[in-house]
This record gives sequence, C-alpha cells and structure tokens, in this order.
Amino acid sequence: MKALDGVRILDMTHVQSGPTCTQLLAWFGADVIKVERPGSGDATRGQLRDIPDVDSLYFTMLNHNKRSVTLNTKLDAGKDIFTRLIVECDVLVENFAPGALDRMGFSWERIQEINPRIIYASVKGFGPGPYEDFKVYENVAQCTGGGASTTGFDDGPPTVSGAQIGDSGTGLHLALGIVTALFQRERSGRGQRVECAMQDGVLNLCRVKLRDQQRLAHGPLTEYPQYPNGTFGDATPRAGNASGGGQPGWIVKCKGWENDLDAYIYIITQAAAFDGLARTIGHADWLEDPEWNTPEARLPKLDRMYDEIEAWTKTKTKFEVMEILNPRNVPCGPVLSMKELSEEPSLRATGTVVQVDHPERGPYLTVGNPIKLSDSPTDVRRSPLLGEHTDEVLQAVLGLDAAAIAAAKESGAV
Ligand code: CAO
Repeated sequence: MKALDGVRILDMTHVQSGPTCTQLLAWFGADVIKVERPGSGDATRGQLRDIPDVDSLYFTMLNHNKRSVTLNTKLDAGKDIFTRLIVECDVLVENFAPGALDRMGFSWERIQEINPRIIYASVKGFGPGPYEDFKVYENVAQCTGGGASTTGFDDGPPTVSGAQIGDSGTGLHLALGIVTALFQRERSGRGQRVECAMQDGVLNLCRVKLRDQQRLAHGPLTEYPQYPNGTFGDATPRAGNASGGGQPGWIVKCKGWENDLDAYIYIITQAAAFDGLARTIGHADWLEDPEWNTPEARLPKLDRMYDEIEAWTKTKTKFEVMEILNPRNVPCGPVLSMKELSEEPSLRATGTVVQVDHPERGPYLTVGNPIKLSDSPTDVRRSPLLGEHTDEVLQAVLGLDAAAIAAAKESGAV
C-alpha cells in the first residue's frame, strides 16, 4: 500500500511548477490523471528535444507515474467529460495563466458546486495585487521573489540560481498545501482552495535574506564579504559564497582547478572546526595567536584566511580534502558536477537517481523521489505517452461505454 492510495488527482498542470507537484503526489501513490490538449499535449513534450519526435527529457522527468488523457476542455463535449472527472476526483491541480480555468467556465464556485469535497489547487506567478494577471516563468519568479537580488557577487549583476526554486520550489509548496487540505477534509468533509504564488514561494526560500534586511538597520552584516572593508547600501546585498548562517564559509580551489571547472570545495570554518582546520593546513601557529584564535579576531580577515586554506586545498583533489577534513569535524562539500552526480553509486542505491525505460526513447536517467517514506517506498514509472490512458480512464473512471467513447472522439473532445 502507498501513502496516497485511493486519492485521485485531476491534473491540469503543464510545464514545470505544477507537474513537479503532481509527480510527487503520484510517487506517494495517488492516481494522477493528466489532462492534455488533444494533438499537442503539455508544451514541454516538444521542448528542448534531444531525439526527434520523442517526448523530451523535460517532459519525461516531470511526469512519471501519471496517466495521460487527452481532452479539449473548451468544447461542450469536453466540458461534460471534464465535469464528470471533477465529480470523480479528490483534487484538481492547475497552473494555467491567471483566469484560464474560469474562461473555460470552471470557476471555484462552479467547481465546488460540482464536487464540494474537491480540493482545487493552483500555482500562479503572483498573489492578489498589481501583478496578479501576469504570466510567470522560473527566472521571473527568482527575480521577483528576492532570489536574484541576493545571489551573485557584490560587484556583479543579479544572478539566477540553477536550482529551480521558482518552479519546482513552488510545486513542493503546493504539494504540502494539497496534502494538508486532504487531512483537513478528513475531519471537515469539505474541500478547499489551495493557492501558491511563485513570488511567495521564492521569498519563503529567501527567508534569511529578509532577516538580513532587518539586521542591516542595526549595523553591518559581519558575515558578508563586504565587511569590514566594503560598503553596505540600504538593501541586503549579494553575499557571494558566504554562508547564510552564523558560521563563515567559502568556496576554494582544489587540485586541478585550472582545467576542471568544478574542482572546488565549500569549507565551513565555524569555531568548533577551527582547531582541526588550522593544524591540517599547517597553521598551528594561529591557535596561539590572538590575531587569529578567536572568531571575532578572524572575522575582519576571512579573505586572508581563505587564501591560506586555499593554498592547502590546491594541493589536494576535492575528494581528498573531503576525506581529510570531515574526520576532523570540518564540514565541507565538494562542488559536484551533474556528470559526477549522475554517476554517483550511492545516489543510485537510494533511488535518488534512477534509470527508467521509455518505449520511444529507451533508457534515461531521472531524479527519483527525494522524500523517502519507510512505509510507502517510491517506484518510479515512466511518463505516459500523449493520451495513452484516454480510453482506460473514460471507461474505468467515468463508466463510458465503447459507443460513448467513440462519440467523444468523433466530436474532437478527446
Ligand atoms: N483544452 C483546451 N484548452 C486548453 C487545454 C485543454 N486541455 N489546456 C490548456 N488550454 C488552454 C488554456 O485554457 C489557455 O487558453 P486561454 O488563453 O484562452 O484562456 C491556453 O491553453 C494557454 O494556456 P496558458 O495561458 O496557461 O499557457 P501559456 O503557454 O500561454 O503560458 C505559463 C504558460 C506557464 C506562462 C502560464 O500558464 C502561467 O503563467 N502559469 C502560472 C505560473 C506558472 O505555473 N508558471 C510556471 C511555468 S514553468 O516555468
């Protein structure tokens, strides 16, 4: 048995944010029925294709364990089928542009009328306010949610992250909202509206930067590289690779950095790690020197300290540094490339990186479920072909007979 066995999701999501959410719910055991426009389907099926005429990795990696039904929800016959699906489902999830579902004739009021127990969950770019009608993609959310303004180096432009905190981050938030609403429904018997704005999701993940915005009013941010020699303006600045927590940290070069763009390691130099670190890099003298032996003394010269650390790390590979420093209680992490992550045996063993077979593209790698439940293990199944389960769902979920299915096809609704 899987955790969400018996929960049926009407999945109107596309691109990345919504599909991330429904894929997680599918991995937890929900029956996710992905509704796609006949003929074209989710636009990502055709985006960034690496093999002609085959569903892209963009699509396959975001739509595992789902069933695909084609349905034109703008035609009357399609609306009838959609209405019947709303009756049969526990959750409706969508991330269309603002107002798209209302324009099809399915407002929240109408959806509740059809099924008062349904949970109606949406991702939008913005919450209510001046921008609520705008369409939003990942990097727009990273910019409008505080991510870009606080990422990068002080002397460079705002920078977006490779981590998809706007799309996948908001999808994660939405999944939690849905499961919470399902839990409340157990007691109330009622469904509810769940909404996540991508701007809010990014800002939530940038929480410590709003913390720093308020600390600025009381003096400089001493853990930022701008301290003590640079200047602070009136907003949280970009902190380069400084740690967001109370302990200093930085990325330093390792052996081979001249030819390998990822020959770097992140090293945290908190007080508890300093003894082991200083001795390891050949600076036992720092332990007796009042210029170095307290966190306060080191704070104004972290750049010099990291130069000295780097002089040592450049003589070792990033993996050797990790092996040497961890037993000495120095938290550190090598900068792992996507190539290294895809080949890492421990990630394969835990199912975090999984090889999946696909009838048209053959085997490919994907990121499996990062959330491990002991009683509900995840079994990653390939993404569906467009409309692969249309007949099956119309028959088994809605009880349509062969003639009714043929008529739906004839009308262009499916
Ligand atoms: N049958 C009939 N019509 C369908 C349909 C179906 N099965 N599925 C979608 N459509 C229609 C929609 O109703 C909409 O029609 P109208 O414009 O007439 O209302 C139309 O297809 C296009 O939908 P859209 O506006 O959502 O798509 P888009 O490509 O123009 O915009 C996006 C994409 C992502 C910018 C927009 O959906 C959006 O802002 N979503 C919310 C934020 C979000 O999730 N962004 C993350 C994107 S991932 O980076």
